[in-house]
Amino acid sequence: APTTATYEVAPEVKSFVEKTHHLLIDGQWVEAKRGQVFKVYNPANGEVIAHVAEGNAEDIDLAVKAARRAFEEGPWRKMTPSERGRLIWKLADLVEQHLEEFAQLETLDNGKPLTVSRAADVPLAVDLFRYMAGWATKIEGETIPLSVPGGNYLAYTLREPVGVVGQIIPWNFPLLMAAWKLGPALAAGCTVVLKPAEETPLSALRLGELILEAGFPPGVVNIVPGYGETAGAALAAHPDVDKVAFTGSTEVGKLIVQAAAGNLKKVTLELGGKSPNIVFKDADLSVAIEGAANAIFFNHGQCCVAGSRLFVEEDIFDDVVSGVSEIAKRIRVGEGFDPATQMGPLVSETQLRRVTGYLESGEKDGAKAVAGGHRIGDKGYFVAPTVLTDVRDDMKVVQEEIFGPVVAAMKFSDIREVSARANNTVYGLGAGIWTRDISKAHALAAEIKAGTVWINCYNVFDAALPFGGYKQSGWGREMGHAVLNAYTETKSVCIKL
Ligand code: TXE
Repeated sequence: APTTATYEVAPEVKSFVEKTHHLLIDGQWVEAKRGQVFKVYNPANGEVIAHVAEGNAEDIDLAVKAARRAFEEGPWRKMTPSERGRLIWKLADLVEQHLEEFAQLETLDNGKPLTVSRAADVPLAVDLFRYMAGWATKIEGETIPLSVPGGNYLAYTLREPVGVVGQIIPWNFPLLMAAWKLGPALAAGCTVVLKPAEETPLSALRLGELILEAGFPPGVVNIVPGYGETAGAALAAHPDVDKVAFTGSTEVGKLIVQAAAGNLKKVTLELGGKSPNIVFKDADLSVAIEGAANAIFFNHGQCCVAGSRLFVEEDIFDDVVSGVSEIAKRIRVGEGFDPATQMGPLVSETQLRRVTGYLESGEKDGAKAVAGGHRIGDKGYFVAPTVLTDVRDDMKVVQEEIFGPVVAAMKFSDIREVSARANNTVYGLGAGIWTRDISKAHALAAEIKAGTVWINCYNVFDAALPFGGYKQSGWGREMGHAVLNAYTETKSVCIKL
């Protein structure tokens, strides 16, 4: 059975969770127009923890109008880049001051271990805001020498905010995904309507309170929780939204593109993955084995970059598989508030069904679970860390994103073969390479079609490092200065002298 904890959340977390949660539109907390609310569950026990106003198309429309006003008329537009940067920095400070509160909220709502929320989710969100605060004053155009015959011209470019942005985020890193989206949009001078995932809206709502406290003008950030097919779809299709940024499934990513076609709004997408993690026999095996386990089991495998296809060079296959399996069996699965917990529950009953469905499909196809392979307990959404062997490249468990703690381990014999097989999916998000041979590492890194390649490490994220996908893993990059392209338009100005 999963371990359970008796815990008391901090009083400020308790009072926040218990209050009636509204939508943030135009600087005010308001009820949803239709008066509907939806329930938020604790994934560790399936109990209802909060009720949140459910945004629909009419609320999205009000939020977009507020964002449009704030963009065209509000004080936001007249603020200097330095003033915008200072507001974002202030937001970072406020989140940091409330680090423990955010960590507890995230664990309550998403299920992840409190140790992880404290050490990863919240500090990374703070860092992201600080990094983007710095960019607000550094978004520069260029002067361009022209070759027009007989002319004497001065030409330069301006980088202007793209306008009103719709942002739709998932539940696996609720606060961090909000930060990845809001940070660059605000640095660039855009205004935003953010739709958090219906599974995990709480940290975004608390962030909304801090956004007001920091002093962002009304309408600059609007937060409208609700379901994907209603609120999300309305935002993606809205004719007055200039750009939509989405993180979620590849399936919904395609719907976003279609919805965006109506007014040809700009689109960036950060979608699914089936990332290869490749271990060569010349790797430092103790490090590689730990790394391979971390690549798949971090955040319960609910990472778009999860290293879910483990390719191991023939001679060391058994050692690596048994090493990763040993780690899998030792992982303490339980409630996130238990200090001993290393892996919490999956986020929802739907995800539990999806992941156990894949385990059944793997079994039917002949895969063997050498660790895990089943649900744990009958309360909460816990799944045992799982290592599958006896898999073929064409099996569903090898081709499709499981988004749970399930890794498929496969043998390979040479670098050409593994590079072809690593690329043999519709995805291209992350990849890992474990070797002491630097030539091999760089050569393979160049071959792999993925937005991020980690060598002798995995799951390393930094606000300065661009992140995104090749192929059906997405469009565009988040983080780094690369993301600012997605939130700015380039205007060429040409003067005849
Ligand atoms: O994703 P959805 P779900 C993958 C992962 C997972 C699967 C399903 O494989 O098992 O997706 O998860 C909003 N128009 N990833 O169902 O539905 C929705 O409300 C507009 C990978 O949770 O894509 C939520 O805010 N928006 C991923 C967000 O989209 C819509 C992270 C994500 O939900 C919408 C999450 C619509 N028609 C899941 N339908 C990653 N890349 O990290 C839903 N939404």
